[in-house]
Amino acid sequence: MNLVQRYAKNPILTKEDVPYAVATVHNAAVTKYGGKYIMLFRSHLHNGRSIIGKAESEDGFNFQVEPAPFMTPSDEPEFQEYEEYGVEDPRITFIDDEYLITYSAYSKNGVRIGLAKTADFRKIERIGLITQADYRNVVIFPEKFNGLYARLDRPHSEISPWSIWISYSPDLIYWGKSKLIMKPVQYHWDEMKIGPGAPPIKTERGWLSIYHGVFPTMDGSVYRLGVALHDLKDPAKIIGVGDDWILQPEEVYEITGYVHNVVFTCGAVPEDDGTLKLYWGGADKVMCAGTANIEELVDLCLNNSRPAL
Ligand code: BMA
Repeated sequence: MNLVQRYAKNPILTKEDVPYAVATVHNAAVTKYGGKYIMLFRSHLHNGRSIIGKAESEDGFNFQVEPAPFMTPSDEPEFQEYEEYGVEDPRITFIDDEYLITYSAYSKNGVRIGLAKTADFRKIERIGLITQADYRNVVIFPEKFNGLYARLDRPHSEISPWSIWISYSPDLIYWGKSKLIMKPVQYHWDEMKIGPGAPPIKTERGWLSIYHGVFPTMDGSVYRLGVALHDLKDPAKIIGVGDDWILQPEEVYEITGYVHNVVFTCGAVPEDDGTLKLYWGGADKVMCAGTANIEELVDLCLNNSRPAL
């Protein structure tokens, strides 16, 4: 049974829909703002570096792209040196009446995570670079825990397989109390590396986290999506991780593109009727959407589990 139903008219956004020159449209964050869906998507420019564009939609599937890019590498002194090679893979979290945007900042010094905020998706203010090198995939929870912000992230290490960690912060600038909470499983679809995907979604039975897992093959790596459920009060505690993937590259636009065999998510929108709109980049080239039943994803975490560690 397919837990994620692909939207019939995928891909929902491609470079042809963008009014400035880009090679790709992928790995987008999506949220609701002012009754509309806002999408912040990554695009490779023709020099191979990435910027972030913005699109809006009434229904979550048909998006209109703004005439100019939304975020390009900063020229503010604090950020310039660390964003020189581009900004990538945004995620959006709504908390304290503001939208927080995390993104990967690439430079000769490695990849760090930048944090910016906006109240209206017009004016954007950078808050800080909230990791050292080399980190990617930072997703911030939409609620605080004992007065602290919480985030999932994925540091790179030569010693340990690339795994999911949690950290906390009183002010979004200083992060600590870091702890490894989930690892890849050997000879399993996520055995090579895992990373947080969409910011966690609150359900009655726990925080649902949609993550990506990578499997190495003779034909390169395959990126798939899976689910994990975190305790509502203590997000460092993982109650269950679904043993099976929920989405893998199967359609032409997922199998072939800029990087083949990739489905990669940076955002999902829960709806009042218990469904989820899931968004993913297909083969690092186009944006795709699908729907899932939130309770079925939670069931997978609880009834067909593999160990988190
Ligand atoms: C990861 C990141 C993602 C990308 C994925 C597949 O390492 O670079 O942005 O979607 O690889 O190429």
